Amino acid sequence: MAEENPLAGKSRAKPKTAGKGAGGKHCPLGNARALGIRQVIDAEGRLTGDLAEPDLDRDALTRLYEMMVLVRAIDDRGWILQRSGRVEFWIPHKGLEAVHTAATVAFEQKDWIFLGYRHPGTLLLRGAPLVQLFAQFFGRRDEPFKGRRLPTLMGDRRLNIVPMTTQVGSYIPHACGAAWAAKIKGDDTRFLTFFGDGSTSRGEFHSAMNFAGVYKPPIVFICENNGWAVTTPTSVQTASATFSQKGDAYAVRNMRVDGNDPLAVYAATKEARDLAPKEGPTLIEAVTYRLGFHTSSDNPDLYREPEEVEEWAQWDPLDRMRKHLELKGHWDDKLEEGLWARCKSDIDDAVKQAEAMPLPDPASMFDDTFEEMTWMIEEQKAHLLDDLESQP
Ligand SMILES: Cc1ncc(C[n+]2csc(CCOP(=O)(O)OP(=O)(O)O)c2C)c(N)n1
Repeated sequence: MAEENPLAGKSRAKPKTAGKGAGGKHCPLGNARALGIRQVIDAEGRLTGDLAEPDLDRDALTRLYEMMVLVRAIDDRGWILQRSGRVEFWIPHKGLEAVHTAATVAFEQKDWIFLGYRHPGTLLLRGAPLVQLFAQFFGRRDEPFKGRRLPTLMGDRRLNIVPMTTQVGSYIPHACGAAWAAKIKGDDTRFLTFFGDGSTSRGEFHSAMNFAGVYKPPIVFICENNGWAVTTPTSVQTASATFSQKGDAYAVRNMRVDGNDPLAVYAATKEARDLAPKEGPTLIEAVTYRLGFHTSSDNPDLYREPEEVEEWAQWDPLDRMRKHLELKGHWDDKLEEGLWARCKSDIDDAVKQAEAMPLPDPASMFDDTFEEMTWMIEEQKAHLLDDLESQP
């Protein structure tokens, strides 16, 4: 008689991912150790004794926290700008401040990062001025993509940051291939890429993992498991118990960390980067939560319960990092107040400057597609110019 398939019918194992039934009713971070979610600090900012406390001094810790707060303040403002019609679209990142900032800090400037679309802190940490980000949000001419991309789909070649392609997960093989090229050339450059839980259902994720397992390029894959891929919860995204374990199938080293604990993300990413030249790739699943809407065109009230958001808000990465700094004697209310005031006024200035910048010439949207323009594109451009002339 055939053996019973443990994944078939009623006996399907209930996934212990960031969803109901794991840890709290909705948030598993309170039960992290049992679920193999590695932590440095708990909800109160105290050391858990699980992962070792990373070697970051007072300056490095406060700079990381300050960046997380600036990233939150950018989201607060971006949302208002979109709702008031000044920015055409917004992809929120509230609650996701820890993963990309801490991972970026764990990498070096010469390394390449293939970015997702909820990661403004990476550009700022690499040295992009705030006004450059707002110029991108406002679609201004003099930002690296000449005002042609959706707000928050950023990158900057000068900073070794490759922008994502809008097809989720499609850039994971590109990142993997670039890392392999560096290995072949004998460069000591390492690679980092971010993608969501939803991207792991794309074939490109599996192609990249398979390639990485075989050729061992120096790359760290960070799967930002934020609970949802638009309306699809992680429990429907996969029947695997975790996203990290998908690395096992491809012999890719993997681990699962608390994505609302910047110190755990830093520790895991730093270790993975250090190991990359000898051991090759690591897949890190960062368990976190999207507190905001998927995008400004979404309404999460239609598919998720408010209690879920409230439970996750108890594990807000900003609160935890702030409490940790307070326990260390590095932070207090006065510094907190000053930081928020500074972030808001820096954003005011960046908004003012960026809005005053010129818009792109509409006809420039046809540039940079082919070295020599095709006749079809020439024709479309001529149509547009005619239209603009007849209906200015
Ligand atoms: C190939 C492809 N399919 C569908 C979409 C529409 N889409 C945009 S974002 C998104 C969800 C992606 O989820 P995830 O990878 O978990 O990232 P998150 O948005 O949650 O950060 C989808 C399905 C897309 N952009 N590309």
